[in-house]
Amino acid sequence: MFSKFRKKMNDPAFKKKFWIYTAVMAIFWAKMSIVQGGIFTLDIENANEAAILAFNPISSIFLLFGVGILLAGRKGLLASYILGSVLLYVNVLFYREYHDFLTIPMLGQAANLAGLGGSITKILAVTDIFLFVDVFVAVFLLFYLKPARLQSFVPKRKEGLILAVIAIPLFLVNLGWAQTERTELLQRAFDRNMLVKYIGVLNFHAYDIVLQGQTEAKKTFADSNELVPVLNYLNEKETEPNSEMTGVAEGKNVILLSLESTQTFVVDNTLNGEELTPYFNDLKEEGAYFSNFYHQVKQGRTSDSEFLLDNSLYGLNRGAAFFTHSGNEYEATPEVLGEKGYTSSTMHANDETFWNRNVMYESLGYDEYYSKKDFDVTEEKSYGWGYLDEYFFSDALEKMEQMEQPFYNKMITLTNHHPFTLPEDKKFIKEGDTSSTTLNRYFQTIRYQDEALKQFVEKFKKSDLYEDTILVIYGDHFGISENHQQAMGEYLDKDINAYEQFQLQRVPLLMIGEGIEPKEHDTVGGQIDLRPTIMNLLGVEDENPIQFGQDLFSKDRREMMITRDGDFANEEYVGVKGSCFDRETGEKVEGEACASGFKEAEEELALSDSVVYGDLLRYLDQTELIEEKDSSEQQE
Ligand code: GP9
Ligand code: MN
Repeated sequence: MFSKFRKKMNDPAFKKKFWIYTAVMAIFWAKMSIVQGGIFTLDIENANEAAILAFNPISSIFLLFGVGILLAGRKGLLASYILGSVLLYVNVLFYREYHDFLTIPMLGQAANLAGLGGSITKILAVTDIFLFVDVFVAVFLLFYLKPARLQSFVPKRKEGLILAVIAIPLFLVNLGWAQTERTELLQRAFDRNMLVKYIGVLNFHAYDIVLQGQTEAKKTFADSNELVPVLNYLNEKETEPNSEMTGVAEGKNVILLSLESTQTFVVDNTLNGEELTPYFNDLKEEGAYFSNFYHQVKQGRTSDSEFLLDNSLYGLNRGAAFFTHSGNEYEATPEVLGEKGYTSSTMHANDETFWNRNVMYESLGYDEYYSKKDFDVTEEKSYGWGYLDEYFFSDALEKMEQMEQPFYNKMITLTNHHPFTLPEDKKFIKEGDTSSTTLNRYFQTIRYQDEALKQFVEKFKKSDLYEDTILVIYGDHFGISENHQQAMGEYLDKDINAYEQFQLQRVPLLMIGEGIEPKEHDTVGGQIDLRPTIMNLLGVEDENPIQFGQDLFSKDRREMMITRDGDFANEEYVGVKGSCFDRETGEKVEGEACASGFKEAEEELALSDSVVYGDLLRYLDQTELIEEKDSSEQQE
């Protein structure tokens, strides 16, 4: 083969073509390397990883251009170049906003991008134009200058095929090399940043297409037997809820208050001597406050937190279950409470279709959804993402006062959302002075949200609702992403390593109501635990056995919180990206200590995924039969 190639290189026409291919690919490689190495922050830890990062674009470039040429010759090459460039840039924008990579299910959520509104201008940079200089030059050369040399450059389809085929061994080399750093890379593909570090962003997209195919097949081929391992696992892990708390809020209304992008680090913290959340700091003395409570969301963000809350199932690793699995059968909190005479509703002053809520809320069994159109939204009362929290709260309280009781109502705030902007007269404290303007503004929107919360809770306390209601306040997810680690370190005055970054994923949780003793709890828990905790307080027998959470007040809790990345915190340790830390001191400990935790996390996530991907709750009425069959088989 090589001698044939050498012979061909003696032909000047072939030689020219060869060098043009090489130049085109090298330029694209350089661009991709700039994006991967300079714009994404992929935590390159050693020279081997840096070399892998430099190597991994190559196979994808062969595949991309090979397929382009195979399909449409020279035009196909140009089309591949443009397509590849646009794809890279879309990833750049997405990464700046979410510190994550696009997946196919996310593309189906293009409607959400419209909601990015103010955020989009914040993620564009003037220098981005340089990422397209090569495209402009290519188009200019081909369509205006049309030099004879280039006109005689006619790629053959067969050459495209050869390039595409060469991509395969190149990718295998890449994968084998990557596995020297991380074994079973593709099997343990929880962390997209890691995946891109090792196989490159374009190969990641190819892999994502494969995953998509597998996902669709899962539902088609699923059957009720797949519930057996899930039920076995859950039976084995089952813990008793705290019986002293059972029914303390029987028959009461539940108000859930989801605080946008609110992290625990703001609680009891100050900026220039001023408290960031003065009202919440006092309020938390009146109820059960959980200081080691984590969000567990991924690409579905707020919607994932809602999914966790109402199902006690994990959200998905790719995309948002609110979009991809809104057609599933669920037996969620609103439905279960509905059977006990509750009315259920959810309130959020954004477009009703955002996160596909209008569809998903129906599947979850909500009776009523109050979206933007149901609030008294005017331009004067809106800013940034929309209706300011203080007005949202006051409209919401009015609505709740009219509701049939008992009710279960979820309220979702909006103002404290990236890019964290406020009208001048709502800025109650000065901006921060860290190196991140995002974090600097975040302090102000947090402070604003606290003021709005104060107005709401004080009015609520005076209302007739107060005595008959439990109030559950929690943060939906982080607001300050890993992109701002340095600034976060400046503010907290410590180095933000993997452990600290993990601990920053804590969000506040506060429950207030008669029968709930004011106390700070340090149990390790997450959003997955909300449903069983609330159901126990209400004294409701929740017959859906497919839930992964446990009562947060339980005395024999399995102290464990699993993130969607397969990381975890338990009583003693925090396991992050393969490393292990003492949970309380943050000291690094030998990896073995976390091995069982990682294994448990992986197993639990896979089981929860099997339920969602297989739409297994449609077989819920067969669970008793399955359990009987399983125990009789075990006896045999
Ligand atoms: C929008 C709100 C915020 O409706 O839920 O979206 P997020 O980006 O936080 O998921
Ligand atoms: Mn949110």
